[in-house]
Amino acid sequence: MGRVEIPQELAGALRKARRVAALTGSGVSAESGVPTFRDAYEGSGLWERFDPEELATPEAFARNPKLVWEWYSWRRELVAGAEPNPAHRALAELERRVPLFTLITQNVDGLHRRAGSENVIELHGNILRTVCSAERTPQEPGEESPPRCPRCGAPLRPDVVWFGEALPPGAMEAASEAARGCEVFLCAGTSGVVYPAAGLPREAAESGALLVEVNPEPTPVTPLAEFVLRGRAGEVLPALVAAAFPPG
Ligand code: BV8
Repeated sequence: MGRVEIPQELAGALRKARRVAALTGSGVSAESGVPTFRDAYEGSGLWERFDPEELATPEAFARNPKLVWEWYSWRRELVAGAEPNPAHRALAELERRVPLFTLITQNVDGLHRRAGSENVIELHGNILRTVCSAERTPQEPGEESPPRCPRCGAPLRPDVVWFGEALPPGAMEAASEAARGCEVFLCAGTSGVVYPAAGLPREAAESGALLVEVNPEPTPVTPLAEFVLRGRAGEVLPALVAAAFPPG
């Protein structure tokens, strides 16, 4: 892909902004080799025939905790073997350059923090953390599948938010506050269909933020965006940060 063109007006707005917020989805981890949430896990063989939206539910876990546990174990292995990519690193650099930066992520892979981002709101939890499904206390999984809580015997589960489950207390409040208070809102690598996260770009735009979308494909966010940067986050985000904050 050739050089990414960043509109001067956008680079200037980012350079001058005091408060910036970003919402990321699984598309920013795609170039780390972590499959996006809705793409079939092509090449994964076993998991290709399952619909992630079916498995990421309390009902699936209640019906078949072993299957759901093993799906997450397989994804956890993928994530543990993945490295942050230039998209994650560009957002960590942006946090160092902007006075007030909030990173709101739907991703559960922990790659933003591994890239150096600090002010991160994990709206949907973190796949690398395991909790008791009854007490929600952090637990270290044993070898059995699914592992059981040493205290109460309930199956352990990943510390992620499943469909139909509430988001972590305070997460959406903090994310909404950042969306309403920022001058520039970046929306990168998300299909913009999962609520309540998907409501944040509109909330930012309606509060007067300059809304920017980074995605190779159009999404429901596209019509709301002032700037649409059609491309991969691993190329676009470093170009955007370099245009706003020229190195050297
Ligand atoms: C809740 C954790 C209430 C688990 C996830 C009908 C209408 C509206 C809403 C609903 C409805 N029916 C039900 C709902 C609510 C539901 C929802 O929104 N459903 C959707 C599907 C319609 N939401 C919920 O259930 C939420 N909870 O509402 O609770 C409540 C309140 C109080 C008390 C009790 C209950 C919980 C939602 C959280 C679900 N958990 N993940 C896990 O990971 O296993 S969501 C899951 O989707 C992932 O977290 C993922 O991050 C998220 C969003 O997906 P994306 O990140 O956008 O990924 P996707 O694959 O879709 O898209 C990738 C994008 O990247 C694409 O656009 C692609 O073009 C782009 N891309 C690809 N490569 C690149 C790229 N972009 C840039 N660079 C690249 N290289």
